[in-house]
Amino acid sequence: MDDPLLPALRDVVGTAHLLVDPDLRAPHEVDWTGRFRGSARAVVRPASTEQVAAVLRACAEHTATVVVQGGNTGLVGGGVPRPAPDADDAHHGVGRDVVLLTTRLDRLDDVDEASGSVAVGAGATLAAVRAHVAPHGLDVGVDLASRDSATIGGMVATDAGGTRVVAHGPMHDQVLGLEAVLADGRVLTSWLDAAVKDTAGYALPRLLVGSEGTLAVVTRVRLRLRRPPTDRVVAVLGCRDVAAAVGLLAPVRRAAGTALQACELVLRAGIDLVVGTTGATDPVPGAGVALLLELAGDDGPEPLLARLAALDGPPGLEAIVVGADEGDRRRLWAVRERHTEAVATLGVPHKLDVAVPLVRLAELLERVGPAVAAVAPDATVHLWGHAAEGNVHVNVVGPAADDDAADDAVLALVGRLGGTISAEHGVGRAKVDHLHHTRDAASIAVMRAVKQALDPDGRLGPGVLLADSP
Ligand code: 2HG
Ligand code: ZN
Repeated sequence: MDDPLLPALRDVVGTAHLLVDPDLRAPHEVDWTGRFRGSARAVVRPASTEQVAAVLRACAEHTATVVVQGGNTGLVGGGVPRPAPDADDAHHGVGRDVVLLTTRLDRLDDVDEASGSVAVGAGATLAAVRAHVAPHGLDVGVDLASRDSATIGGMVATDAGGTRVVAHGPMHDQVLGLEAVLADGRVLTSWLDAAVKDTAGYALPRLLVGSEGTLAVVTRVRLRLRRPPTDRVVAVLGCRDVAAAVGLLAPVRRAAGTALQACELVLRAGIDLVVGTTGATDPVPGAGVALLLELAGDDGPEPLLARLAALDGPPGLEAIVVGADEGDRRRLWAVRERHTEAVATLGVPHKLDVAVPLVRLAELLERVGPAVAAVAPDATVHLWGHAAEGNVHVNVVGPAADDDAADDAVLALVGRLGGTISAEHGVGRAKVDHLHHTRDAASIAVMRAVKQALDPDGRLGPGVLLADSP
């Protein structure tokens, strides 16, 4: 323990929760995809807001930078420390960044049924919160495939979206309030239990949602809860091609109305990959593209099925497969949800989560493959996503981890189509050099000014979201 920071951190969290041994640090030094690797100065696991504040004060005193990590299921490297300055030593060397792990901040308060909300620790997993509120007939408005590991704090930090955005909006629509610790250890205390209506000044919680651990460390979150409908049906629509699938979005909205809970898109190559690697069943063999819809309501499945029947007919819609019981619904969802794990079997993917206005969605889907092929002819590209939001997951396998020519080609295309380089995963380290494709110079300057105001010494999330030097 030559580093004087380490005893200071140990005094705060105790020996068991300060990880300095390379083997113990290792799982926290690489992201889920394996593309982003670094080295930590130490990994620290505080158990309370007070401990987070004390950790940050100690880090400030010893000029340490801090990377916040939750379930480590983010896919853009935002929760991973930077490589050690000595590149040769990158694997086992001691890095510059302290990894602040939030997983012990997992307290779940009693559900407040009157306001339809619950306050939870940032380190609680989405699955744990859902299980906690389910006995009250309530649910969280956001759902995603990594629910067993993804933490609420991480989902707030990235403004996660997932598969229910069409019904409930992304994470920023679920956050009623939060508590957070600034880089110097001061705690923002007045927002966690604030009134639902509160116009007293700048809405700081909204600023922190999506800030990716670069402005403050979120420690507690008050989540808005939803009363889930009692009946659900899932339908997979087999479509001839991309144009047919995109052309169905308006009829789907009309037919489903407020019953629409999810509207997802997968392509033939992805379906084949999932079927081949996971053993899932292909619901629409022969279809070039598929839309997965979930409809829900409280009056039994019949009205939902009637809404789906109203859809039959548009050109290019070749098949509709419906699942009403839970087993069938799960089987149909598996083909969509297991894309991430299926792609992981091909190698280390470059992951982009772009979105364009819906009028440009078909064009994006058609142009991404050629755009990648022009700069990385041997790469494999898989596309899928959240159709209702024009949000496409572009996964590119083949280029080396640090070769981002394909990333730049895709993100530049998205910029030209008037879209965003990040719809739900955040900018992280992956897209930090590409922000200009989607944000004008004045906006980036304002972001830097905000960062300067909240974290003047640049201690939190160095190299995440905003490049180190302008
Ligand atoms: C999804 O919607 C997730 O499947 C992950 O956001 C996307 O693995 C990906 O690229
Ligand atoms: Zn997604």
